Amino acid sequence: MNWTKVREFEEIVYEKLEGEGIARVTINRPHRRNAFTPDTVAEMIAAFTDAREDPSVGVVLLTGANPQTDGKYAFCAGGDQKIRGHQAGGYQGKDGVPRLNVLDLQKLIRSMPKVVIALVAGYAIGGGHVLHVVCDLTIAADNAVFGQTGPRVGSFDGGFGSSYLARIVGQKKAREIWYLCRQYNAQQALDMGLVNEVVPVGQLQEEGVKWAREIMQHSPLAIRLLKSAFNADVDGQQGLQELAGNATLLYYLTEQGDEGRRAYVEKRAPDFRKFPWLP
Ligand code: 2NE
Repeated sequence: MNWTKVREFEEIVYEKLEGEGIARVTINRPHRRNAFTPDTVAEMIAAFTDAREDPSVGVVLLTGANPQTDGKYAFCAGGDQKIRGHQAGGYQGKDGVPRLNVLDLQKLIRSMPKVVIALVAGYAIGGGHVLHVVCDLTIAADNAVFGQTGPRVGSFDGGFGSSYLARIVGQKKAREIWYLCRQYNAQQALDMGLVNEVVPVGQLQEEGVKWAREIMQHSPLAIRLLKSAFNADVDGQQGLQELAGNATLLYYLTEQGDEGRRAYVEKRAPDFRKFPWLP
């Protein structure tokens, strides 16, 4: 496949499939099972922002660099515990400032009007597990392992990582996942509705592109509105803001919306009488 690097990053790889509207973000810290630092997250935010702003892109694949140096696989093992500050408010990257900027990344993935598909091979653990949870869809390799570790390593995600997880797998299962910190294989994840499909590990990337290509056949506005409608059901005021923003976008595209703008620019009263008050 003809993946082209968009720009150079240190802790991720960011590529696009030329002419297909598909982008791919690969977390690239295989020596730490693709655990993220604030710098990894800042790079991911830059890549996802590029994908959001590029009108030719409709689908973003999120994955981990694999196989790792010892032959094992990981999607992402969460926040890098080795640079989590001592009694500090987060993870410390190159500038030494403690941060939890992965929460900004979660919001970006969730609210961007494009489809984000997690391709999970190996471990999706802790904050890495939450990353796949916030993606629209997840395709798991048959070697995928899912779980939360927060209560064991002195952390937790009470936002999307728990409450939204409960919307996906149900309250009892979400509480089990967090309280017991167990690990679940790909089949168990499929059975609890945590992933959409399980494929042999060698086919994971291909399968992701196949799903992305199917989505790219469909109406961008329909997909955009569906995503914001799904979000609005669970995201409260922010979800409504997203949905309403899309209503404004659609209104701008109408003659009626344009009449108001033109009248202002032409310094005349708007004539809305020609438009029907539909039932
Ligand atoms: C992922 C897992 C289960 C893999 O186990 P295994 O046995 O396959 O690998 P191993 O030997 O544990 O890991 C390989 C190397 O990667 C490092 C390890 O320390 C090891 O390096 P060396 O010590 O040999 O040099 N590594 C792996 N995960 C790391 C991590 N998260 N931080 C730093 N180094 C890491 C196993 O490695 C594991 O359980 N990892 C820890 C998972 C974890 O607890 N993640 C943090 C959860 S909290 C979080 O992510 C979070 C949050 O709760 C709220 C907000 C933001 C983030």
